Amino acid sequence: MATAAFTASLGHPSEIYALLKYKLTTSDAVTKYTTLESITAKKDSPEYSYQMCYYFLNKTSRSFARVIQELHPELCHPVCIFYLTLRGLDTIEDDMTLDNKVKLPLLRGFDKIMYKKGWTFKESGPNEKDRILLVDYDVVITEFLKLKPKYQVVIANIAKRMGNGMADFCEGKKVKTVADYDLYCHYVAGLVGIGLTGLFSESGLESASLTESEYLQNRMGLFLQKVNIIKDYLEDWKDGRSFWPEEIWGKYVWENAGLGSLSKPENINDALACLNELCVNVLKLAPDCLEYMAKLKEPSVLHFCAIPQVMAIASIALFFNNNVVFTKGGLKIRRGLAVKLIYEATTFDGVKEVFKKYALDIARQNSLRVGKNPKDESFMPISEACSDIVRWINKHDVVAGTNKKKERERQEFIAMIVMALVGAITSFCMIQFFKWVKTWEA
Ligand code: D9A
Repeated sequence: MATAAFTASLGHPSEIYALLKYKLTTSDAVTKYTTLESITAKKDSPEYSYQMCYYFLNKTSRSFARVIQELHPELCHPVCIFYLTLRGLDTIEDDMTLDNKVKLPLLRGFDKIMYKKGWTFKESGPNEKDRILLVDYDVVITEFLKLKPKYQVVIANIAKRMGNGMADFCEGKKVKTVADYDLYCHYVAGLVGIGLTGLFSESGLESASLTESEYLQNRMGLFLQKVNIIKDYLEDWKDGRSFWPEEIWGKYVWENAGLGSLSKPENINDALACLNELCVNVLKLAPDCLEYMAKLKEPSVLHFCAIPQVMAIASIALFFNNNVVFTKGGLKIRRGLAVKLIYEATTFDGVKEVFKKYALDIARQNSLRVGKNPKDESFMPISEACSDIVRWINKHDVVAGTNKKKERERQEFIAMIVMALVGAITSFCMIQFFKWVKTWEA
């Protein structure tokens, strides 16, 4: 694994450096309980459910699990339990072996299940990746019930809205229009952004103003989910699932040839034109995500929110006009690049730099391929979306710069006052001293 990452980044020294730094500096102390053997607590002891929750967290997503465990201590456990609750819902929604008679009541009643001590579910399909989480789901409920009620309310409320939304789409609602597309992404990802923001502000680490409108919080989720949906086109199609909105792909396939026809080599121009239009649709969300992250105050929360966002914008630059989405699928940015982005996402200035770099990169790719594909009308929309990102950052830099300048001037002004004061006091003391010496001599 590691060697593959190094070889892939051989031509990128900054990525090699990031990989080395990551390997040498990040200790395993952060991610405890990564193996069943590391669970020391006895099954009936209060620590057992706590340790099992982190075992499941590390099992379901290694890299992201670390970022959750680096969150401020007040937020780490509520976010861990929220993450596992979402994984539980996801595992039921994704399970194509479950009949709707079983699936729908589970999804619509998942917020109630969170309060059912000892509840577990053993009927997941054998190939469901996180079925073991549901088999031992009682440990998640035990830890959920230990959380402060203010966090329980946020998590249960999101479980209710997401469970019902997922059930609507499992009952047959299709992703036909772009509005359906936004609604589906709202249910499975927008509500995650809304839930996390609720936890952030309930913790007192972020201002309540963050939760005023759900608009920006929702866009944080839509941005990540739409990038995943573009990436997973082929894999989803093979599993008999499709989340691309027909209102868009319908323009690029022959009468009832179906979304699958885009993966046929002879339709590559239509496929790329469709892909690029979906890239426009997701790039338009970027300024709102930057707006959301600009409001964050707690560094560990900014880092937690920024990492998936910078991975997403880097992924769009990789997917844009890339036929591998239709031929092989499973496109991923290099591990070395991912680690480098983790370091660049520690400050908001770093996040802006990354978004600016990829917006310019996509605009450059766009200009190099202009007019090559007769089916593709996304040239202008792409350049507009990229310039909107760069314009937001420049405006924010100016504002930030002005604020920084104002801040600097304020500090300079205070420093000047202090110096003047010190000067006055010193000269006063000097004068007193000389007067005293004079009296002494007299
Ligand atoms: C997130 Cl609690 C997710 N999803 C992600 C991961 O980031 C978001 C699932 C549960 C939680 C959080 C996320 C992170 C920070 C702030 C957020 C946010 O909002 C303010 O969600 C909107 O992808 C899943 C959804 C997109 C459905 C929400 C990042 C993550 N990355 C994976 C890589 C991958 O490709 O899945 O899980 C990983 O690093 O393993």
